[in-house]
Amino acid sequence: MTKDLLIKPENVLSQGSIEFTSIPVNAYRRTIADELSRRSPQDLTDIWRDMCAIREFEHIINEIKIKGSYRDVTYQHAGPAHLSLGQEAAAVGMAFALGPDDHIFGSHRSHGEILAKAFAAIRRLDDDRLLHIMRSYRNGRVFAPVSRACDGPAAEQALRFVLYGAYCEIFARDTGFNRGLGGSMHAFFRPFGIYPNNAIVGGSGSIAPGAALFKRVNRRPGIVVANIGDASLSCGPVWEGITFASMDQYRTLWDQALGGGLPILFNVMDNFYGMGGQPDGETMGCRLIARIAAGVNPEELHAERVNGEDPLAVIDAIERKKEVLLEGRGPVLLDTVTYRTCGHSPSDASTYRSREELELWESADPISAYRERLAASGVLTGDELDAAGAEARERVYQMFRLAADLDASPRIGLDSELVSGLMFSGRRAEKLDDREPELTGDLAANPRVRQIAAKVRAAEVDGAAVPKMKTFNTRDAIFEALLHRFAADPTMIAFGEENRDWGGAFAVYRGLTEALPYHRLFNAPISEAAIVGAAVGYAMEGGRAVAELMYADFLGRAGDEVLNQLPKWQAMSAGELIMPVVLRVSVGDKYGAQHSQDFSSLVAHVPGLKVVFPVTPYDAKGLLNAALAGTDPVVFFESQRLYDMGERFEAGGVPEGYYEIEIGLPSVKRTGTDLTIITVGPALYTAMDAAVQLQELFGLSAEVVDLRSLNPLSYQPLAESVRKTGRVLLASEAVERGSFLQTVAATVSQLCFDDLDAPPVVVGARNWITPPAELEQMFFPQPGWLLDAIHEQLIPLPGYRPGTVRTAGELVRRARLGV
Ligand SMILES: Cc1ncc(C[n+]2csc(CCOP(=O)(O)OP(=O)(O)O)c2C)c(N)n1
Ligand SMILES: [Mg+2]
Repeated sequence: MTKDLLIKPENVLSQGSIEFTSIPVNAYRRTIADELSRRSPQDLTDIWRDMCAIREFEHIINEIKIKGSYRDVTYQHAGPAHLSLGQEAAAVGMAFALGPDDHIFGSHRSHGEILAKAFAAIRRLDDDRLLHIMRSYRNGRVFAPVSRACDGPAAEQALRFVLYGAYCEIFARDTGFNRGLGGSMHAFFRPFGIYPNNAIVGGSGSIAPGAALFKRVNRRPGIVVANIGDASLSCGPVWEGITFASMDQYRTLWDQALGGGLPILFNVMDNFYGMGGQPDGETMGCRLIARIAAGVNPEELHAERVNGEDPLAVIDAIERKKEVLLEGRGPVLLDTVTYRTCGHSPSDASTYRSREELELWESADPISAYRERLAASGVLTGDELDAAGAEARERVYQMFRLAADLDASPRIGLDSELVSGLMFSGRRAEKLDDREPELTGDLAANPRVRQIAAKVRAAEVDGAAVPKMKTFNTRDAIFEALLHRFAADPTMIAFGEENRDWGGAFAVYRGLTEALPYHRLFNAPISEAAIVGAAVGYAMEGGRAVAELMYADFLGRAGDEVLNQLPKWQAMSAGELIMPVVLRVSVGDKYGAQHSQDFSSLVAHVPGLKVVFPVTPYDAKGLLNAALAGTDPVVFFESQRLYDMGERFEAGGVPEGYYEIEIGLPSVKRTGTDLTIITVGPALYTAMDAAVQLQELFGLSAEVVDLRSLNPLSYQPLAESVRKTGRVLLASEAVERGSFLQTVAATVSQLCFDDLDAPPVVVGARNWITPPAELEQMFFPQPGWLLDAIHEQLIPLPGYRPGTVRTAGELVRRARLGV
């Protein structure tokens, strides 16, 4: 318990000063002869070969980008080409000491890192394993053209396989690692420990800690390396990722048998430039990147600045840091100094640097420098090195040639069925690992479970309302679904702000603290980007995560993670990755403009996310059960207004047992014949009130249909209802402009045009900032507003006097005002 971490005044108020230890800068001083005491001549030659291959791989891309051809191959490459010419030593040094169990994440400029990591993995895997990987990966689709062109030894085929798979991925070919759907900036190949690279710079900074978390929680071997550009170190998510990765609790509160600090190395590929901005001296203030580690934790992240122009210096550092990480003393930060001699992209005019500077670095080229040293040491002669380099380059060229050939390496044909299957796996997984789920204590004796057992599972019994304290409510429903999956899936973890002892800001998790060890339920730092990013990284490694954002309004803080990471990886990986993440997002009220906005429309706009917004306990439990049994990312909206709400619709209340509600099916909450009211979110209850008034005052029978799901969504029940009634009103608490219901209204118009007596009408919150609690009634739709809209725009209500104005002129006037 954090309660055991006593904060004593005499400790925290005592006098002292903070001591920093010095951070080594380019400390490596070994000669090749020194290295030969711990590395074989073969190792040293492999390093050379790897660097030559990477240089050639990118040189070819540069040539085709600029000239449209290379040797006898003419090829136009439409996509991006962020090359790392000049950075090969840093990439090979980073990868050399890593095995297949060590996982790397990278950036938009990671071709070199991918290849280096693959080459290192191939050296550590035997022929059988290599053949198995190549033959089984995507049923041999990537391997087939390679094996047809080369029937050499497995290791030789594997080198070709990697070059070919990477080129094909870059050239958007079906034979790429990810069917060409990821492309240059996202390429990866997990069997060799190469995890996704990210076009959102710094994106790996929040994701990779989740991968390291997976290794800790699930006792997996190896470390995680997050390769991040120097300029990207300014990104908030990177800092949040570092904060998340260096939380004290891994060592103070978690079971020590798990291994201690997260095994993650933040490896800054410090090439002195962003695209053109210069962190050192211009856009940052730390001067030496390694300095930023000083304040993060007392170990100063074991930071070092290393000479990334020398592969041996980098290998030396990575080997030492890997030991630190495996001992549970992580995380680590390395500042790997390197330099890209090419432009940010081939169209870059290099206006931001001088010819003099370029020439200085070109003359210190790491590959040439390494050749000189090796040749001088007598490990290999210059001729032998040149022959080895030429062989490596020729292999690269041949795989480029094969990848550029559209007959051997065709493109994928996209259609909706295929893309839907890639964006959403639609898979079910009771559990993602076979070991026993770790639970603390007997669940039957859990205080929350016992409290719930004494509750009435419906809002009313025999027409009488059940007292609030006795009512099984929405937060109980969510708790039950979570507990079920925690007890079934050993990989499942949950984290977010105040999730543990507090029980979640709205008490949904109360009781889970008693049921789960620290590593399955923990408090995260106030780092929304890292919370969602870590869930993404955890899922990429094969685990199930439930992350929580306390208020929907904080989605902006996790903007990239929600808009670009969580939704896109299943499709960009062509189904190689699953994303079993449920992101719980609570929609607030009463706390004004920055705590009360329903952002479900924003999230539903993003392809690749399943989005639900249940507003009854029955729907919440059933939909959460479905979300937690699947492997697709689900954003699960909850309304703070309704946490105490009991079940009012389901006869028999909320079942105690397990059941699922299929995501995408709207639910008819009240049947009627004269008018359909479609709702999403708490507006269901507003609509129910309005429906009662319509019936009692005007004899009109309204059918009320709650969407429950925003995406995917079956329009069939909506169309059926509208065809029956001929009129439709749509209501939610999202601001009216751009609300998800506008999409539903437009689609229903198309589907039911011939059956409609009037155009669909959408009623939402006013297009304002949310006002303070005392004024909210003027902002959120009230039952009367629904009647006003019906009277004004759908069907005149005899003798009705509207309280708000919804004439065409008024709508136009407000739009002109921007509200
Ligand atoms: C979030 C985000 N902002 C901006 C960009 C555009 N961009 C692409 S590369 C780049 C520079 C990144 O510099 P650095 O992190 O040092 O990596 P390097 O390119 O030097 O490898 C920028 C600004 C982006 N892709 N993502
Ligand atoms: Mg840079």
